[in-house]
Amino acid sequence: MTGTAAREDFRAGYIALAGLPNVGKSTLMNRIVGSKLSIVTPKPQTTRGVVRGILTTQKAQMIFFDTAGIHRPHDRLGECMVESARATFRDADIIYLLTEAGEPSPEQLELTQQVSELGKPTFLIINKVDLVRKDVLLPLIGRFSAMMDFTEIVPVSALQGDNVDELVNLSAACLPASPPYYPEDIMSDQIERDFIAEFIREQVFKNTREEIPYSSAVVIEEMQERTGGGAFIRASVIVEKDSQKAIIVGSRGSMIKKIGTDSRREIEAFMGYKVFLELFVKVEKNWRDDPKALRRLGFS
Ligand SMILES: Nc1nc2c(ncn2[C@@H]2O[C@H](COP(=O)(O)OP(=O)(O)OP(=O)(O)O)[C@@H](O)[C@H]2O)c(=O)[nH]1
Ligand SMILES: [Mg+2]
Repeated sequence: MTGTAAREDFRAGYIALAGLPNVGKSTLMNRIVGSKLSIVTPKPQTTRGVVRGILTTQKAQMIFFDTAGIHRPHDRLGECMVESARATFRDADIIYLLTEAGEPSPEQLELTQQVSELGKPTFLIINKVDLVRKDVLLPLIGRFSAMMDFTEIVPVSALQGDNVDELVNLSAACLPASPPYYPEDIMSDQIERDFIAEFIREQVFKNTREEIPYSSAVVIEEMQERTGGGAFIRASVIVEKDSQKAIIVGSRGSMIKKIGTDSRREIEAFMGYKVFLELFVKVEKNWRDDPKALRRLGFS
């Protein structure tokens, strides 16, 4: 640890990213931290658990919590996702309330109301500004400001990086004076195994459709260093029905092979070493509504 820890004006704290599904929470956290920690897909409800990312600058340490999009749950998994997100908001020093640049939906207005009731320093982050004309922003800011007193309102493009440095500076200034919580060179305190499972799940999300991504989970069964370098990883994709298993396996194994190749590439890029990945598909009927299965998979 260098001089930062000793500085008396150093600030540190927790920032929770809150928003409806698909507004760009994970993209924003990855952009801020400068690494793809949290998986991103065009499908809603990509993020399930809380993904933690850490940025340490000269002035501050910001610990970000990327959360699942707030939605009306249809099963126990959805309930766990939304509950863990809401618990994260309650513990945060700052809440980033993300919204897409454009007419707010009734769900967006409802979430804004709920966040205002938490009484925390809240930044309204209007994301995806690259998709709209600048003149939509002013009326939108007026509309949200009438609902609650935001600490800051920051239009950004998480995808292109517009205004993200500004957001980081404003956030650092708003955190409590505190020494850093973590060593300054770490980007997350989560374990490799969790990231690997998520990279595989990302490819299931990207390569399958309809209910399949939502019926799938990933478990790392075994992970070993290999003599001569690299790691051997055995993982299972859990689905709910035999028919889903057939789709994930694909004709003569083509789909599971593609998921394996695509996720291995992501894992290797992240870990920086060679990976031998063996993927299996298992059926666990109704796992999304089974409390024991959910606990074993790290929810609840
Ligand atoms: N054009 C544009 N697209 C964006 C921006 N930020 C995110 N996206 C896209 O929006 C989609 C959803 O992004 P995510 O980061 O997964 O959104 P999320 O809020 O984490 O979604 P959930 O985890 O499902 O709640 C992806 O296709 C992103 O590439 C942005 O600033 N501009
Ligand atoms: Mg996400």
